[in-house]
Amino acid sequence: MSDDVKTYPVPTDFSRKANIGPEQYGSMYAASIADPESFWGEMGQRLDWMKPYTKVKSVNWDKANLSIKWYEDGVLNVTSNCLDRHLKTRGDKPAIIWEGDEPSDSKTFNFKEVHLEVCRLANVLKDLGVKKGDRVTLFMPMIPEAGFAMLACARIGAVHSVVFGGFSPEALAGRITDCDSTVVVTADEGVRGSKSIPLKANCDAACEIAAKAGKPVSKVLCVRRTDGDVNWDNGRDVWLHEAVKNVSDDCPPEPMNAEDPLFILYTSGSTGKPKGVLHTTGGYLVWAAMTHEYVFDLKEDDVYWCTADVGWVTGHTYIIYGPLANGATTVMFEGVPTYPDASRFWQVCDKHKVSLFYTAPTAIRALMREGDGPVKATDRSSLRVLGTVGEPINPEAWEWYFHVVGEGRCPIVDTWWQTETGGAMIVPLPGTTPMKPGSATLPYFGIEPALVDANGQELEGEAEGNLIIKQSWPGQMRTVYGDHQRFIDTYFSAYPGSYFTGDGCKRDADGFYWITGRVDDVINVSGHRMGTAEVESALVSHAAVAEAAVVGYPHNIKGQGIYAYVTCTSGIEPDKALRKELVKHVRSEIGPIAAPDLIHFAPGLPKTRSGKIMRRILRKIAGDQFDNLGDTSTLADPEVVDDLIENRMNKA
Ligand code: 6R9
Repeated sequence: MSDDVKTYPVPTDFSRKANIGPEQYGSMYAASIADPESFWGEMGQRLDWMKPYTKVKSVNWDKANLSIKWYEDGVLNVTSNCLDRHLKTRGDKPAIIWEGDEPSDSKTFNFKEVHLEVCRLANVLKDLGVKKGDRVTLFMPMIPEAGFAMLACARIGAVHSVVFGGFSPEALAGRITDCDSTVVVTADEGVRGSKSIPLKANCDAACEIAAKAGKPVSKVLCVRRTDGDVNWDNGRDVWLHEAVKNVSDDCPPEPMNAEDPLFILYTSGSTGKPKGVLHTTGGYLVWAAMTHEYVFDLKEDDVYWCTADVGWVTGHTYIIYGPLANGATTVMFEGVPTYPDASRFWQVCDKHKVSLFYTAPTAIRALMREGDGPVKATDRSSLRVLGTVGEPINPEAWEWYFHVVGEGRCPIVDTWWQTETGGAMIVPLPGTTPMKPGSATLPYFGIEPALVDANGQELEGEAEGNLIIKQSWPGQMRTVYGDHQRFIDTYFSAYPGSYFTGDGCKRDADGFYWITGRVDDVINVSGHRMGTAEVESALVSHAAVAEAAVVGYPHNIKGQGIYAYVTCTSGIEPDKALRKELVKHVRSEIGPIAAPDLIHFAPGLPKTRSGKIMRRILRKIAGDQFDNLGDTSTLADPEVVDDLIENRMNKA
């Protein structure tokens, strides 16, 4: 890395009071790598176990005998840890502060209240026939009941699968049927930026698709959020506010083995349909709670706000499980950063005295575009730590976040991790790690990253390559639901004995890591993962499309935008109207987050003689970098490329 990269030392004021001070990181990290058994044996004590574990780590990453178990003979319940154990000392402490879409709309639930709501909702689920091990799909807006429903599942040992509320009925149905879930929890409508989202209607449509696929949904539990009009199926649909009248307040926590599943979360891969990433109970919760405490330097009186949606892993680990396991106050926000105006984030920070704030680079860039005024109009003196997640943060956005939002006072924690990893992996600790804008800095305890070249050769010192992880950690995913072979093939086959992240990365002379982005066919749009194959299959499902190839290209706000090359079926004349229609088609097949930003109608796509689309070339043309296309000698039809360049959609 060049010498002109700025390094920001940890503010001394901060490090003096930090949970992990400057001397501690090095020694703790060394211990975590040298003797994981003792290190994690001790860290596991942060949880309450119904039956203590005697074994800590039982892991084999050899792909022929893959087995990953942590705390395997321990028994616990996640909600006992997130709720019950806090009741004595923190019963009246705010657990969830809900901030609605409208600034006038907010509500606080203390630990006692959350406990009560969760027990009742758990009893409602039981009445609907949900049993330990059953999968329950949650299709929810950002309302407290989304958190209650996740915890209610955990209370009774059911496995939740949260599906982001912005997904289409088609996408929701795919996720319902993949894990054979027969109960869905949803709401009448969601509200974001004063617009309503017809969740129940989308859920109804998904149920119809699931039924046609031979996997009918038997019960839909519906939360009343807006009181908007909904269709009702008397045999299937149940209002939560009615069902809850008939249940007891008491629901004992189900004893769960540490390796029993806690949740499934679907995420995009480079090929095929989304994968059901499965996390288990003990190791995940140790990881979620511990990383949350150390990464944010959590103190008892902190008010912590993660702006993610519970539909993504960040919402699971860092809105619900990590903070509540730590007895922390967590803010849940229903709205968007720019409604009613671009000051909203900072107004909410002032209103609830938020001290730890966690958001995504795309939100920071969108707000930066509005100038400093909306930030400076607010106080923000409660802020102590600022976090980012989801994609690499560009140094300009980092500097703005640090200087304007945090006024140079708050360390920035740039947290690199994945749905698969359960929690933060490469990340600065705010009281100890110097910061370099754009670098996720150093590995967290127990994480042994390495860089490898295409042949699997490990690279030493300053280098750039593919990022792998060499040892297991308690929070790692355990399988792809229903397809263990895919788990092995995706993560443990490219570099035998190691976990392959799918990310490219540089390591500088100080040993700091700089994630460069995905090296597979996954694009990162506003911090959300999108498989190019999924968008392509949505496009080719339209009658006018013969062939499609989708790549990412640099986008000022979203990080990456979706660039789609489309070849029409013969006889179809592409025009503006078709372009609009295709965007609409993808929105309805997958959801608005998958909508192509640019559609390039191409008479032909560059292919090798064996018929493989040369995506490397398509990525370069989409990125407006066509003077350096690399080797094109294997192309079957080189003229195609000149035509694509000539008609590229992203001209500078
Ligand atoms: C937590 C989450 C994972 C992918 C990951 C990487 C990118 C996430 C990042 C980052 C650079 C960061 N990513 N955080 N890249 N710096 N701080 O986002 O999970 O949705 O599964 O995405 O996101 O490419 O591989 P997920």
